[in-house]
Formats: sequence, C-alpha cells, structure tokens
Amino acid sequence: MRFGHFDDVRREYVIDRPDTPLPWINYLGTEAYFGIVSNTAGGYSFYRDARLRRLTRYRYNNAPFDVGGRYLYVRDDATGDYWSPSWQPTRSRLDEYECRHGLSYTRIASARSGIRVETLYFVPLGETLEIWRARVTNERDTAAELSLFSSIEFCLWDAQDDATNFQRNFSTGQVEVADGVIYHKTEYRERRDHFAYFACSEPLAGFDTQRDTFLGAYRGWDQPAAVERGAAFDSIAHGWAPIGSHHVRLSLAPGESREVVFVLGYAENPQDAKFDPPGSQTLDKRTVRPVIEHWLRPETVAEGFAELGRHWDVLLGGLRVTTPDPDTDRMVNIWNAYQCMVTFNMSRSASFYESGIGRGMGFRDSNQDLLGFVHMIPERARERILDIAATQKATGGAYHQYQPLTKRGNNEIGEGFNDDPLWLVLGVAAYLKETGDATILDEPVPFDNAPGSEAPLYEHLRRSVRYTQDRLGPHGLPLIGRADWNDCLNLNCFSDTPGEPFQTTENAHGGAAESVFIAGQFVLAAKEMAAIAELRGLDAEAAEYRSAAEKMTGVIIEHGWDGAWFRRAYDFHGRPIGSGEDDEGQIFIEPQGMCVLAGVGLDDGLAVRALRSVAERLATPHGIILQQPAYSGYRIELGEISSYPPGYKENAGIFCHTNPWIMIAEAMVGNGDRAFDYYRRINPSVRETLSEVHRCEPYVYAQMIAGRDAPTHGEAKNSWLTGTAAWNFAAITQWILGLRPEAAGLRVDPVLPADWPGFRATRAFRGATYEITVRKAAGATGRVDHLIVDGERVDGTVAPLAAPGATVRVEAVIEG
Ligand code: BGC
Ligand code: IFM
Repeated sequence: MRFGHFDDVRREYVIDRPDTPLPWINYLGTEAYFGIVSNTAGGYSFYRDARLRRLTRYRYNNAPFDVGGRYLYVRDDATGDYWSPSWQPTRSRLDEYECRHGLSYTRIASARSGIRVETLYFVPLGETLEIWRARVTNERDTAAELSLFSSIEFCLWDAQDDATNFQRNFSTGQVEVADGVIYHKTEYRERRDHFAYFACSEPLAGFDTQRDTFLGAYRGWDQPAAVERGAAFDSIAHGWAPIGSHHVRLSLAPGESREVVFVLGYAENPQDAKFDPPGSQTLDKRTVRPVIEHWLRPETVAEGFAELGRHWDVLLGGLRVTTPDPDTDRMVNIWNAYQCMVTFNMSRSASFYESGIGRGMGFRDSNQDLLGFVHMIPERARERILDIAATQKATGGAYHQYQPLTKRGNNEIGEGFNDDPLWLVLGVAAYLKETGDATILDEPVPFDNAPGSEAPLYEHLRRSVRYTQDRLGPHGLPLIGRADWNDCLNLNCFSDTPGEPFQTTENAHGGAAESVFIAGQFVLAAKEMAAIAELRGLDAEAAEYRSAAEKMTGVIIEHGWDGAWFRRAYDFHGRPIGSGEDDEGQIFIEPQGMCVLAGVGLDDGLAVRALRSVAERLATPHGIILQQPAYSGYRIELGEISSYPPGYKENAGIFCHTNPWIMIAEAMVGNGDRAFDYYRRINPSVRETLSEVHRCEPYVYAQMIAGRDAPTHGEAKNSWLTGTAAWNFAAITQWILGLRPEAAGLRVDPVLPADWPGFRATRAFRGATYEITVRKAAGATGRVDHLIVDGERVDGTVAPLAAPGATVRVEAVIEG
C-alpha cells in the first residue's frame, strides 16, 4: 500500500493523504539555519545547533505523535468554520490534500469548501530565515471573507533547558512587537546578541504572542480561542510561553488568489554592537529590518526559491546514472544523495527520532557521512574533517561526539569507543581519493582544540592507527573499549555479584574485551594509511602499515574465524562472541562485512564462505539481520545489546547501516546478483509499495527495520539520520556500478546483476566530466577487462585523470 508517489521530474515525493503511518518529514535549510517539517507542517527550526539555538518549540513523544509546528489556520469569517490547511492540528476534513517534499523545501496544498491554500516552506540560500509563502485562492463563485492566522511557539533557545527548567522558564520569556513584526527576545536582556523575528507581508488585523491567550485556557493547538472567535487578542507575552501569531483578513473575489508571505528568522547583533542606550531593553532592529522587508516581497521569494533549485541542480549534477532499475536511478540521482547531504548537516542530532538535545556530531558518524557527500561539496568535507580532527586527543583517542556550535568534544559522553579514531583515517582517505587534495594532510590541527597543540593532520592519522596498536588484547585483537561500531556491544560490563548494578571495567587499556570488527577496520585503515604514506614519499612508513595490516589479518584468521564465518569479539572473560560455541548471537553481520571490505579472506575462500553464512542465516526479505539468534534475555556481560527485545535495534534488528557492507563484500567477490538483491531489499523506493508495513518515509533510509524475531518484522524506525545513507550510496555507486574515485583516476569496475544490459553514468571527477557507458552481454556475470577512453584502449579499469573542464568518454564492455 502506498500513501503517495514519486515525482522524479520535479524531484519530489508527493504524499496524497495526511494520515501517513508516521509523520513523513523533510528538512529545510542547507547551511546554518535548519528546520524539520512533516507532511502536516509539524516540526521546528534552529540555528546551527538543535540544542543550543532552538528557535521554535517542539515536544517529542507527543500524542498525537506530531503536534507543534508551522501552522496556519484559515477561518471563513462568514460562517465561523475554521481549519488547518496542513490538516494538523485541527485535523478537519479536507476536500483535497497534497504534500510535496522536495529538495530542502516542502509544499503543502489543500482545499476545503472552495478555499485552496498552498504553502511553500523553504530557507533561502545564504540567509538565516525561513519563508512560508501561503497562496490562498477563492475557488468559489462568490466572494470570500477570510481570516488567516499564523502560529509558532518560541523555544527559549537551549532546548534542553527549555524542556526541563520550568521554574525559571515560566518567568523569562520576552517579546516585542513593532511595525507588525513579532520579535522573540528572551535572553536579549543578558546577552544582547541573538533574537528571533516573525514577520508577515500583509497588514495585520491583530497578533498574539502569549500562548495561553491565543489558545485559551484548557485548549490545544487544535482549537485556538483567537481563531475560533475570529480575532487576535494582541497579547504581549511576559514569561510563560511566548508564541508568534499574525492575524490577517483577506477579502477574495471569486477566482482571486493572494500570496501572503511569512518570514521567521534568526538574527545576531555584531559583537561590538552598542546600539541600545545603556539600560534599554529595546531591540536594535536596524540590521534585520531591511532583511525582513526584502524577503516579504513575493518576487524575492520566487527568485530565492528558484536559486535553491539551481543549487540542488549543481549538487546532484555531479553524478547521474541511468540504469535498467528506476528505483536505483531515483535513489542515486535524487533521494540517497539528498539524504547524504542532510546527514552531513545534521549528523545524528535532529530528526523526529533524535531529539536534537542528546547527541551532537558523532566522530564515527561524521567520518562515515563523508563517504556520501564528499563528491558534492568537497570544500565543506575538508572543513568537516579539520573540525573533527581538532577534537581528537593527543593519545589518538576521540571524543565520541562534539557540539556543532562550539565544535568542542562532549565531555558528558567522553571517549573510549575504540573504533572511533580509525574512522578518521577512512574519512580522510575518501576525501583524498575524491579530491586529490593532499594539502589537507599538512594542515595544522590542534588536539582537543588546545591552542599550541597543533600538528599536521597526517600526524592525527598516525595517532589514530597507533591508538589501536597500543590497545591490543589477549589474542592480539584490538580492545573494544566501551564499544565499537555497535554502540550496544558493551563487553567490559560485568558484575561479580548477581543482582548488583553492573560496572564498566576501565583499566589502562579499557577492559580486556576484544573486537574482530575493529581488527577488520584496522586492516582497512592500515592499508589506506600505507597508500597515504606513499603519497607523501614515506615508503618505509608505508611498508610498516602494510605489514601491520598483514599481521592483523593473520590474527583475524587465527582467532577471529569461527569455521564458517568471522567471530564478532571476545568478551571480558575471553569467551568468543558471534560463535557457534554460544547458543545465541552465533553470527553477527559486522565482521563479515568489515573483514571482507578490508580484503581478509579474499584469497583463501573465507570471504565467500562467510558471505554464504550471511545469506543462509541472516538474510531476510526485509534486509539482513544484525545477528542471530537474537538474545532472548538480558546478559550483563554483553551490555545494552541484550537489553532490546529480540528483533529490535542491535538485538537482531535489520540495522540498515551494515547491509551495504555485505553488498560491497558481495561485489568484491564478484557476485553482482546478490549484491544488487541485497541493495533492493532495503531500498526505500522499492519498499514504497509496502508502506503500511515499512511505515517510515519511502524516500529515505531508516536506521533500522525490525528483524524476523520481532512481531512487526519489516517495520522501519528512526528514519533519516543514519550512516545507512552514505554507505548505501557507496555500495551502489562505487561497488555495484563500480565508479570509484582513486588517486590515479576514476575506476570503472562494475559488478552487475546478470540480467542487466549495462548502464550509463555522468560523473564529475577532479574538475572533469566522465561520460560512462557500460555494456554487458545478456547473462554475463564477469568484470570489465579494459576501457576505451576517448576512443583509446586503456588496460585495466582506471580512466586516467583528465584536465579540468574536459569531457572524457569512457566505454566498458562486460563480455563473459
Ligand atoms: C544508544 C543506544 C542506541 C545506539 C544506536 C547508543 O548510543 O545508547 O540506545 O541503540 O546508540 O543508536
Ligand atoms: O554505529 C552506531 C552509530 O554511531 C549510531 N547509531 C547506531 C550505530 C550502531 O550502534
């Protein structure tokens, strides 16, 4: 069952009924000002940091699930009938409804009783504000006397404090209303540096800024008193809950349309601003007034919106594919790339499942996100890498997260996830291959942001590798510390006394438990380091990295192989995890993926054997499960993984992030059919027809799909902010389609499904444009042997670097 359809030409997903199984959301903003918007206009906005600069208030885990947002109300002043054109919050019957989620904009259109309202929400490039453009049309054959009310609820900036510190918050809210603009100036009294504003292009019939006046006592957003009576109260908030609401009256002749523009924005005064007379609490509006006036003009809005579209043309234009599979094309060309940009901007901070409070930018996550967006915005990838590296400690260790506004490591969560440092190597390697910009390696970067501690980025990478080498456990495998990629595999948790709270053993090396996953990741990272060292002419060092990779490969084969698959880890007591020796958690997906990616077992058949075990034991029609059998009860020595009921999250859920590792591994062993089959099983566009089961948005990946042990097998959760986006993008574009950026050029080495006749692609790379055609004989399952580059034969599969601006034609044929 579907709740909408894809409009690939307009790059939109069109939702045609408001009651989707879950709110289906989109993101506004591309640079510094961001918003989340659902298909019924729910959501909130923030400037840079969803925790520290939250503009509008949103209550998570609400009932209904999604209430609070960018709401308009229309009132027929002749009858008193009123409704929300976005359905929520009044949920009145609508004669028509359509929500189009596009690239950084959302358009919600609906009609009731002959009044059509179409609202476009977007953030113009280069601005710290959002536009709501409401087009109200009278489709009746009589005149309509209407009222239009806007509404938002201001958050008192720090969203964590806003949600908890009511004894203070109920007395701090302050607003100012001047020339029809509502200013939210809580905190201005003390800091004088930031405020929000909410403006409207029409003359106001009234306004409200006090929530309880606008709504009325004991009423919610579905039934505001001001809307019901058809007149605002002109309330001025003092403490309690400041809101912004404009009241506009519209007289529309039959067939007449009117555009009303609302602008919600964030402003910062210059550091040295001394605008106010001392002691005055009046906002200085000189810098924002011209901005507001500019954006309230419909022509400016139209141009700003067109510019946003052009921005996306450029971003997405760098890689376009035409394959025999429309679901692949749609995801690669539009939605997967878009999701990669959103995860770049948000990391794991703000979605409808990540509160924007709990988690900042993840060290591990942000490095992996690079894989998905580096080709679109290499300059920002560079900046991101340097920000991340600056949070690294001198030991090579990494804070697990950092706050985007301060760019400082988060002390509350701290460090000790022992995979973290190695992701920096893999992120930088991806950047280097895409851009060829080796200068980044010489950039001075501090440790833990401490002034004076700067060392070249290359030194940070060295320390990342050394961090693992300095922390090896009893079998010579890397110590896992608090956890590795699997946050919930907490193997240093134990209690000697049953019934007592568990402790985390923190000795100098972070416990004794070891990770085969980190071992695989180390092999991969050490090989990347060897290549980077060679790039710098450090051949001896490169050789050391290669031999370290080889040695670790040996350790994996000796202690990490369980007979038919790679083991997952050893617990604190030295017992194998992910082994046939246990009756639960016998096989985990992560080491099968990561070890094969690193090349372990490729020559001796272990890789193929491990992948066969994955197919036999972990693959389901809804994707590949993280581990089997699920843990039936809590096991203190495994930690959080066993806290989930079977089938959810890390306890045998389909953790989508890991599936592309297996797709890549299958491609590496030359199995195109299976790689692509796995790709399709979790491809959201393919799953669109199962929307009543999948429940999350059909245009983006979710973190998890319930595994076969769950009663809701196939149900997705936690959409949008997941490493799944970047890794699937890498799996399909770099491994199945085989277009891999490398130091020497663009590799074209696809591993395709047998029944494909080939595909075409356009790939921007190092300033040149590669027009690629791959043809394949029917049923052939082999690999490309040589390329024809601009008419000349090139042995192997690397199309050499070309002059910037050049167009390079690459042809490849798979014959056997
Ligand atoms: C959280 C878990 C969660 C995991 C993955 C951890 O940091 O504690 O609840 O499952 O991250 O999202
Ligand atoms: O690897 C983690 C990621 O950093 C956050 N989400 C869950 C993953 C698996 O635990």
